[in-house]
Amino acid sequence: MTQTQAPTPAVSPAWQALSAHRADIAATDLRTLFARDPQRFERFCLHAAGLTLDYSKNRITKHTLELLVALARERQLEHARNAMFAGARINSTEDRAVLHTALRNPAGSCIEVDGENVMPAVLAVRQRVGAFAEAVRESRWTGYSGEVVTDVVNIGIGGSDLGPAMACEALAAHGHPRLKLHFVSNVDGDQLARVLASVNPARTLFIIASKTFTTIETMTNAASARDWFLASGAGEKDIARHFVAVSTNAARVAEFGIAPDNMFGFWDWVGGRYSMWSAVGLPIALCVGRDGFEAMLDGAHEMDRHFSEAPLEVNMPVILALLGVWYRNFFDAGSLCIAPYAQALSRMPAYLQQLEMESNGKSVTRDGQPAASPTCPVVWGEPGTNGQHAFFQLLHQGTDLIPVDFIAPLKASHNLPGHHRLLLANCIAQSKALMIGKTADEVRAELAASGMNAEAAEALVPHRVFPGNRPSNTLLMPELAPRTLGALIALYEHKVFVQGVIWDVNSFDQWGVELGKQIATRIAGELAGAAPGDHDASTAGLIALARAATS
Ligand code: G6Q
Repeated sequence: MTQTQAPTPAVSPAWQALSAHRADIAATDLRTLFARDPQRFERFCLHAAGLTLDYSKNRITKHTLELLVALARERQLEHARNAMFAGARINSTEDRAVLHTALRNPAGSCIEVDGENVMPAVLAVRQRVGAFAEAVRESRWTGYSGEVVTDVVNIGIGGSDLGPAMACEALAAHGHPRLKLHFVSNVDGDQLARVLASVNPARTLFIIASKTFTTIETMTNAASARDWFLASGAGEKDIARHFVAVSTNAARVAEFGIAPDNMFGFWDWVGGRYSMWSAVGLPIALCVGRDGFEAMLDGAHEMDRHFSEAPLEVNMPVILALLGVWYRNFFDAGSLCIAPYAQALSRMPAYLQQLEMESNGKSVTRDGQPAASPTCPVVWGEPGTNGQHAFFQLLHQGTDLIPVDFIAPLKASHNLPGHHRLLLANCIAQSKALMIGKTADEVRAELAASGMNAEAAEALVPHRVFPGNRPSNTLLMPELAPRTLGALIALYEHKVFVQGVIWDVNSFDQWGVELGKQIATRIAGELAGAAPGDHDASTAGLIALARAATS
């Protein structure tokens, strides 16, 4: 049976069975499920590539999982997964293979695209990235005046920014002591201006990261950075020591004035948001070194192997994805909260927002029909414990069901005593509180014990009740290190892939970002003096105000 013959989700037998089963689950709460089964933690816990996933605090039974896995089989997940790993052109609207997994393959493997093994080119770029990173780190690569590099400014946006920015922040404790990494993405010059004000041109290396080398934000920032560099007294010939490019577009890179020797390439089968494993990861290699970067690739590769080899029932990305489908499609959960209990993972929610929402935020199926069921939820979050003092109120007592992914390293990346225990205690406490809640009787007993009179207590009871029964996953890793970070990111990449297969959407295009870009280009012309176009009254009014302010 081929992928296209899979029954449409939402009317398929597995979907119908899940719909019927949902009523049974709705009648049982998590407290009861835990009370009934002392083995529930062991039963619903997975270990892979150094990560532990506790998914026992979900509104599931063994039977729920059987039905969810049956849905995955019905959607021919294994077939789709194998096609991706083998280099099939599964990104059908762009007619491209999807091979970010090849970027973390070890030497000796063979992956063919159009009959050509891509691995020699992958390994050659990996080698150049590692060698360049080491030269900068070891001060063999210097600026034009012989000074060592102290600051690296990555100019890129979206997929050419979020992955490296997230990873460099996550791995800062493993970073080079001399090198400071900066990330500039926004066309708002405020961001670039602040970075430029803090660095010395003779000691700064700019990485211009753009797959297409045409993205307006990146090209605008890159041109301003080059002007700033030249205005500092450096000459055109000095650009070669201070500007490198990461791109698939050699011609545009040359046009910008960056020599081929300073360009690190990648390929059209690497999607932007899946590109941190390619030369786009150069800032990561500069931060943690060649070995660190390769350890991150190894961690991701270990997760790839788990995803491609483990039976669906014990396959971590598959389980994570199916739980997401369970809440999105059968409990109408419109959002997913990512709560990393690690300040170093502060960019992780933003990274996952792009990974999940740009990949699966679609409403047509692969063959262009309206999607049969809701697809990607809104993904959002903040690190704990900060979130607890902000939005967790709504998670505990709001009207919506919002599943949470808690993510925590078991060991600290600093040596301040006491902090990490408190951090972990809070992480564990939150998932327990969401799950267990607090009943009216428990509130009454608590208030009585505090000495409050019965009448006053009764008025407070409804406010202090926690419904509980709110689901979460907890993902633990031994420590936040390159290898575990690689595994963690690959886990979510594959989760997104699985959900795309279930929802029957193309997870690898992003046409939704095009329309705004086209209109912005037109309006930018009008703000610069071109005759106003034919606009609705709101747009015309806003353009008039912006023109008056910027002319
Ligand atoms: C990611 C998207 C998008 C892309 C940026 C930057 O999957 O395609 O976020 O990465 O628009 O594109 P360039 O790398 O081409 O500048």
